[in-house]
Amino acid sequence: MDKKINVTRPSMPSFDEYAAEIKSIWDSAMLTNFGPLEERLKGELEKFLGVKNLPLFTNGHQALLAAISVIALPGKSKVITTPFTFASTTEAIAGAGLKPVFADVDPVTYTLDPKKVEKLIDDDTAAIIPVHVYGNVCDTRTFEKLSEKYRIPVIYDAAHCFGVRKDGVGIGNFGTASMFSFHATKAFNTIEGGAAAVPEKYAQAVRNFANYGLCGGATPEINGTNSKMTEFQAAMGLCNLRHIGEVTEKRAAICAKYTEILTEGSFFDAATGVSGNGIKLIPYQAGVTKNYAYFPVIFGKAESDGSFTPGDQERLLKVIENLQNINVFPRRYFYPLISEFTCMKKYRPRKTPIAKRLSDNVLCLPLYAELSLKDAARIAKTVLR
Ligand code: T4K
Repeated sequence: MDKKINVTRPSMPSFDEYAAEIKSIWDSAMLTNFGPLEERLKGELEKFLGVKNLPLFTNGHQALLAAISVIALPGKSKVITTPFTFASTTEAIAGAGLKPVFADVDPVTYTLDPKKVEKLIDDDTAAIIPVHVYGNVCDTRTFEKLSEKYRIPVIYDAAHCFGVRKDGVGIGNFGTASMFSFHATKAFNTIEGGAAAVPEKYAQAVRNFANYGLCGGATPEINGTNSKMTEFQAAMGLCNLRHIGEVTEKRAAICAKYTEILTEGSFFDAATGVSGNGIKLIPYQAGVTKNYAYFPVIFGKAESDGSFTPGDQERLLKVIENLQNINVFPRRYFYPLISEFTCMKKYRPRKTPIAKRLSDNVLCLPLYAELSLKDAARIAKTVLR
């Protein structure tokens, strides 16, 4: 292919549409500190995501840090989480002065396994942070039961789950709180940006956290930082939100094309994503609407009982090479496993074999609205070659 195809490319409005949106900033002279565009975007996103309180932030990482800092149980030191995620999840835990404790993931959805989490809960557990990885929704029902049984907050990292609904309910309504990322590389972007969906009782504190903890008065009641969303970010969000339906449809069509070609000539179990072509794709989840944020392919072997054993790095590396030869640059999200980072060694992470196998064998194919179906077909054929 002549042009370089990266794993993603941000969706953007036309220049004129953005210029029209930012024009008011020259009248208001409000650039940041909860300006009118930020307020408007907050309201529109609350409606779109079906949540009541959605403080906005300069990025998703800061939104997660704020949620943990305000909601995690005081006086406790550990947070149980997944190692199969982006560095941000664990960095936010560490940033809040807490210790990440890793539990393994479910082999079908790749999300944190609540049964493994329960075994790790003790008197020092401050919170549980599962991640809806790639838009696959966690076992929210079991996490809710754990949360009630042990009186521990569950804060979801929903960075990959913008617009996803489960049984008609916006994903931000599950658990005690949920963080969204609006980074340039996400299904919806505000350039950089993020938000925390929180219940009423935490809403003001989480919003104040973004402004040094200032609560309207001069003396902060809580410690905080500066992580407010600017008016230019909000303007991008307002524009992009207008086009989200059309962008999601295009992403869905690309995923359908990838799936069609990658599973050709062999069996495909949509419920698990397992194909006889030695790959596993995103599983179908009953009642869950997808946002087509990522297209991960796991390389390995389909077993006769319908399960899948990840494990074909040789093929994965060959696929990367073949794709790079045609100017296509997929990404190994998430490799290596977070628990293998040098900076995590001090937490003495336990072994998580399922997450490890996934991480070693996963490749995310390019996915963005402007990717043509012709290019998607060629990429998929190259993966199968
Ligand atoms: N939790 C989870 C589970 C997450 O995945 C993330 C972020 C977070 C929390 C934290 O949310 P934020 O604080 O970021 O809001 C990217 C993103 O920086 C990061 O937001 C994202 N997850 C992560 C999965 O991926 P990189 O290092 O892969 O990005 P980069 O710069 O290599 O970009 C990937 C490709 O996208 C490039 O090949 C080119 C293209 N690109 C990128 C940017 C930034 C563009 O075409 N335009 C752009 O502006 O981390």
